[in-house]
Amino acid sequence: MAKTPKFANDKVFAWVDKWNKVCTPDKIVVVKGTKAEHTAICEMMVKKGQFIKLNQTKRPGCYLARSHESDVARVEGRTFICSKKEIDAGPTNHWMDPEVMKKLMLKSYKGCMKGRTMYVIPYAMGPIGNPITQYGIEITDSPYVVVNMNIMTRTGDAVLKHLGKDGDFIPCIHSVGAPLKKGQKDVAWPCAKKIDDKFITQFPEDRQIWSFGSGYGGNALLGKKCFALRIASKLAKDQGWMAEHMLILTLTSPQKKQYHVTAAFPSACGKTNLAMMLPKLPGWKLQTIGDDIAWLKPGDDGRLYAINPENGFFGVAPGTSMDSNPNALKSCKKGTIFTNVVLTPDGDIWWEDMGVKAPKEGIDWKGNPCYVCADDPYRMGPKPGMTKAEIKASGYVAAHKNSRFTAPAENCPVLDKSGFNGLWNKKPTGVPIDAILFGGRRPSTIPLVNEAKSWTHGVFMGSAAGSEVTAAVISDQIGQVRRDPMAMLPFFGYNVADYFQHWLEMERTSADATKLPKIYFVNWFRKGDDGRFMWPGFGDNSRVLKWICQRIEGQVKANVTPIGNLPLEKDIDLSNNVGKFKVVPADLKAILKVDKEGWKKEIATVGASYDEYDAKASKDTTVRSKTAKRVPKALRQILADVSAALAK
Ligand code: GTP
Ligand code: SPV
Ligand code: MN
Repeated sequence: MAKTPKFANDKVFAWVDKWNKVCTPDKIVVVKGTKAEHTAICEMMVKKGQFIKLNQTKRPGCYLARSHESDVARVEGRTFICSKKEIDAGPTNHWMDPEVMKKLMLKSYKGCMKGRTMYVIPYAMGPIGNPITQYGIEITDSPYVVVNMNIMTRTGDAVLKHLGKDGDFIPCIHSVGAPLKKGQKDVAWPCAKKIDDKFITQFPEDRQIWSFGSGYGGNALLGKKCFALRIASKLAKDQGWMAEHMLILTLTSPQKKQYHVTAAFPSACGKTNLAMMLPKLPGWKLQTIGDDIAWLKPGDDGRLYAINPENGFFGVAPGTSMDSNPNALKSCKKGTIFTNVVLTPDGDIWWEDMGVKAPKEGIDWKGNPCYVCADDPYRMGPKPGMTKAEIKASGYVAAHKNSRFTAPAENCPVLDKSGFNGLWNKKPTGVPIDAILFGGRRPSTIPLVNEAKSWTHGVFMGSAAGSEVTAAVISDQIGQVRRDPMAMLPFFGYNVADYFQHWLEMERTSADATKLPKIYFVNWFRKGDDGRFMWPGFGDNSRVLKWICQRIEGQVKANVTPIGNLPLEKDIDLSNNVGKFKVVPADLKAILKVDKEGWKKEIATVGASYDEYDAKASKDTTVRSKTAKRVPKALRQILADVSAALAK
């Protein structure tokens, strides 16, 4: 057994010592967070065949990893919120008694790091020292996790120093669940291959995270969804702030007025793209603060102040191109880890819809050869000479649909450095938010943009959000619309009804509720009968952001409808409507209309989701009150009001 290293902080020592005894690694390494250490781990992985070093002239400091086929995305079916009481996890989460779960998982952890190195990663969620920042210690046996955490969070000595002798942190344990026997050769992507052997477990009362069996993304980089959303949402509820699945951006108008906007869209529904978007509208400037997670705290002035707790982008690769998101591509130029994309013969990377011609031959995400398509130079197939139609029919993609890049935020050419460092007027607080957007992938019914009539109406809009399931999760329901309130369905750390109530409380407890952000619902994904997108999206979304700013300033009137305030068609600025994808005026007209029949069905579906949430509380014998753990009355009231207005 390895000797537990010394730590100035007793709680850190106790956490590491406990898991050293359970997991029995060969060796323990405390991550220092230096560049040299990062490079040395990457190079060690290259030697072991777990990383491919990319062409260092084209992509300095960049590597490629290929995961096991069972380990390509988050596993919602194996994700648990283990509160003491089942009702506190609520109707949207998988639950198990925390003591039962711990016993069960301890069996898996026993000896799980044999033949491996245990890494101890001290990390910060947020700029070190910022009052909103929180800290974590992740123990892991995955060097892939270490180097990804180095990019996604602030890691190393500085964190331990900040924690001092008795600073608090969220204790996290992670193992890929693949111990090595003496002399056994490691594989390229160790993990527990059976889905049922994987566990992603949050203990909200102990504030601990236990993850086992997966090495991929949000399952394994525990600072991200497990901490910054699931555990943090519970902390936020208890302490009066918010942890949300939101991007944060800074928008500057031609008149040089700055706005800060957050947006909650479900996984793979456009956060990274909006966060780094190049506005098509002349004179408007957009800068990035965060692309996935926002922590919002109410200020003394009644405004909500946001920070991005992360330090990098774990972005969806396919679809990222110089046309759609040049700033994301530029962020991947150096120091980036690519997972499950195509390797080209010159040691570069490629993916579908990168806007770059495919190489004649490459290696696909499974490590098999792939070949340029016979009649489309922008596609690849599993055999030479295949046509576009044949490839499409086979369902083959050369880069996995949830292949990702892990890129340092500092690479982003449009990073708002001051906002990213959590500064507002040079004080470490976060930036004040002017507008909150909700959204999702909705081929029908939901208009391009819809303004809430009040905070409560905005909370209703968020609670009613739905979206097509994407490849960001391992699921047999990809493409089907599911309810995804506030884009948080997979990330609630507690009961969804309490979460809705918490949103409503933000208005009641605000020092000045008139200063709260205005709330909007957007949909970039409306489709025509022929399956084409009716809105060009990406840079054209700046047209919608401009309308939102004008509404904030009271500069334009709106079409007041039963579902909310929609733009008048003339108020969507169509200047510079040029290029490959354009706004088609007839389509714009259609996506600014209220589809009354569609909305009646929509409202019924939302009502059904509320009923489903309430049913759990009704069945739970520990819930004595008739209103506790139920969807708040104020939201039911809006549902009834909208429904009545639509019936007129
Ligand atoms: P997570 O990292 O999983 O939370 O995803 P995300 O919300 O950051 O999604 P991302 O921005 O990576 O977008 C995912 C997919 O949506 C990509 O394939 C994009 O090309 C596509 N997409 C993003 N924005 C738009 C848009 O405005 N219109 C259309 N049609 N597609 C978009
Ligand atoms: C998401 O699925 O929302 C992601 C990717 O951002 S992961 O980190 O894997 O959760
Ligand atoms: Mn996400």
